[in-house]
Amino acid sequence: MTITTYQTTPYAGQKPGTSGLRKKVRVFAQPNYAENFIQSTFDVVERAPGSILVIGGDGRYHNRTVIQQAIRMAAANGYGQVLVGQGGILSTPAASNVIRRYKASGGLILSASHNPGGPDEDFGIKYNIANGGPAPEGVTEAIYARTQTIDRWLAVDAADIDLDTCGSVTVGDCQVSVIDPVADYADLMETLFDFAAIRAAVADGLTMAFDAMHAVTGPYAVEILEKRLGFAAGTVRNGVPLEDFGGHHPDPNMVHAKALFDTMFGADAPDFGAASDGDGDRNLIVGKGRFITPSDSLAMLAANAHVAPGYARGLAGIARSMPTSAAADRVAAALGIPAFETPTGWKFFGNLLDAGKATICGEESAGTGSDHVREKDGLWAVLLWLNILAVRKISVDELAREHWATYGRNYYARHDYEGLPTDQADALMAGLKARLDSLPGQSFGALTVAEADSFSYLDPVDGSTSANQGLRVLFEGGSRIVFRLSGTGTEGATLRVYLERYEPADGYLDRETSEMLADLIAAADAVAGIAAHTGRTAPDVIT
Ligand code: VG1
Ligand code: CO
Repeated sequence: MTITTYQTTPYAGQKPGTSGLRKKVRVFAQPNYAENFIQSTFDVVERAPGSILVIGGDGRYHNRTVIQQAIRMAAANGYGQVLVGQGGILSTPAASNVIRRYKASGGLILSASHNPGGPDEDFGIKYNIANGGPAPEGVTEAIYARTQTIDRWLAVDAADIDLDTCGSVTVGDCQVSVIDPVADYADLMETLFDFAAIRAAVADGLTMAFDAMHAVTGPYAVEILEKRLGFAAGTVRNGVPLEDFGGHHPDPNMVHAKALFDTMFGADAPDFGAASDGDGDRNLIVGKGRFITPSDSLAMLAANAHVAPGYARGLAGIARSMPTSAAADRVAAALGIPAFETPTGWKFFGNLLDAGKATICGEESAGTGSDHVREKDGLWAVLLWLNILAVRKISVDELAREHWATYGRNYYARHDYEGLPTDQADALMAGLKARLDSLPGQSFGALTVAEADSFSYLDPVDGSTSANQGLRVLFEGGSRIVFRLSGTGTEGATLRVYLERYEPADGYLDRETSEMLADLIAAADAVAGIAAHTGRTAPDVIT
């Protein structure tokens, strides 16, 4: 095996954000850019000589180029085996499963998730550790530190491999196996859910529409929903992964999955609608004429999970990210199990899952998952919903109403202000942070501030602290506004404003969300000076 050492110099800004390093393709395509980041990762992560590395991505533009180079680099860096998904494809949850199942030391997931793809759009690299989950902050900080001093990267001299044919080849001294990206994942789903009950419901007339948004979940959804569960051919829409996602944002929300919404609110709506994102870790759940917010979905799934075989023994605990609504906390209280509140990003759930403290986790950004892998999992959420609907013989709308009548309803929305100049966004956050101590007691319309703080998380498992995870303004009566800046964007800054209002079980349970949140929306601007700082009077995206 011939290993070549390539001289390089550091690039500034290779700092992983909420979910890995995300940049424009043209940034990643610069000489040595991806190589520097991958070599820095190999230089600092825990791995024994000869260990296994998993590589896969969401199929976006530039995926294959980086995979071929990563294989040559893994071989030169002493990995004994590389497992790569056929066609370079592995959904994020499937990659997490492969890492766990084959006891790999880690994996490279090539994705920019819900961000658009193509030569002028986004790319990303994320490293996952041996438990299958995103590298925790300690590791991402070590990778970043290494990118600032790196002076060489290593690769064996070898040609590209055939990524489209399953089987094994040798690259340097490393065995590279191209594996079926779907089979192991679909098998895992069969162990968790009552496929027979879902099949029976389908035979009985249950219908659904799944929008794969030309992203990675297409092949998974066709195999599981159409082939194994018997939903009609065509249930999976936009099921062929495309390098540019057909020119769309593969982001399953009311804006980018509008076609699915139109179907579900139209005359001939099927019983159940769902979509997933670029890399298959997010989910959108919409019933006939009834949208379920991700925060509510987490709570509803947790309350009903015991009907699925994989969760029949009950849940150890429920974890949610801080900006996610407190709906799940009420379910945890009713079940007599702990509720955990973590910073945004799935990497913070890993320790709780490994320690057996939480079984189900979720984020308001359409991420839900469990201890079956260490990533959020879009199709998992879809299947748990289907399992519950099939066993309980109930519609999405009925289930939602029943839930609210039991626990009350957390009206919820997120307002995103995208593409802000970074200095404006920073000034807004700094200004608000400086005023936090003066807010308690102040009134904004009918709302009076009870508490205000900058969220800091103490990990109960490893004792690490993560500070500055979002600014919280809590009002008397349980309403809340959270402000934070996105850590996944590739251009400018995105301000996220999270709005939540609780209505008790005997309150108004079926009002329009925008109406119920109107006073909070006004308060958000008054508290933070959004218009004054940014000149924006309305958000770009409401989810
Ligand atoms: C967003 C979401 C966060 C999610 C992250 C990665 O992060 O808010 O909840 O974990 O994306 O999701 P941010 O920092 O932009 O708010 V994905 O589907 O990109 O892996
Ligand atoms: Co994603």
